Amino acid sequence: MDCCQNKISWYKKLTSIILGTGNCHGEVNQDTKGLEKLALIGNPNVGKSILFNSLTGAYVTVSNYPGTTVEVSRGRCKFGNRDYEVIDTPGMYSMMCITDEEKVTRDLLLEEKPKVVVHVIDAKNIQRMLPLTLQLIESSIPVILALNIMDEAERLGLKIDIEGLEKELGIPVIATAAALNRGIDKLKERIETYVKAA
Ligand SMILES: Nc1nc2c(ncn2[C@@H]2O[C@H](COP(=O)(O)OP(=O)(O)O)[C@@H](O)[C@H]2O)c(=O)[nH]1
Ligand SMILES: [Mg+2]
Repeated sequence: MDCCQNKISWYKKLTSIILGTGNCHGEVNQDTKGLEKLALIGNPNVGKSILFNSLTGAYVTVSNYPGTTVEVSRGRCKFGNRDYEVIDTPGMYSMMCITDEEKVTRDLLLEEKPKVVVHVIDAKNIQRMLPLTLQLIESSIPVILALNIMDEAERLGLKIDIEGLEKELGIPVIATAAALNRGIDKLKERIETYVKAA
């Protein structure tokens, strides 16, 4: 029964079984040890997992964070000429954690020290979500802001001054619509430039 209850999409299970590269959980023993890390963080339902799938493709590992029952997905993506471990973290609202999921994400940020953290937000709710960006910046975490679900924000007539926001925050800000595969190449380019300069 466990097999049917995990959250890996059916095509990943199928791909890994057909290719013989994984098990029925869609898990692949992909060694990402020693790689620099990129973490996707943000509130639940902002598109982190869709973005994670776009960046990493079919081969991912899902495991419980040590000492918890909270799942963390890890995969690989190349930025520039280097492979990175990309981590899809549990949803978090604040660095002042309340839930187990938030604690896992905070611990992961502090202990695994990703080279870059992409804070994914729902552009429609930018005011509610920017405080976490500020907390990350204040915690000296190397952060890039992805204004996701931009398609819906545009449909609502919301105009966001991206250059102005970049200047105010002092970090790269990129508009994306991950579900429509929009802005992903631009995000990858900005990540590349960011890690090269780091
Ligand atoms: N319209 C729109 N919907 C999106 C976009 N990105 C994600 N979603 C939707 O938002 C929901 C949550 O996405 P998911 O990746 O699971 O979010 P997570 O909880 O942050 O991992 C799903 O229903 C997605 O289809 C986007 O760019 N545009
Ligand atoms: Mg998710």
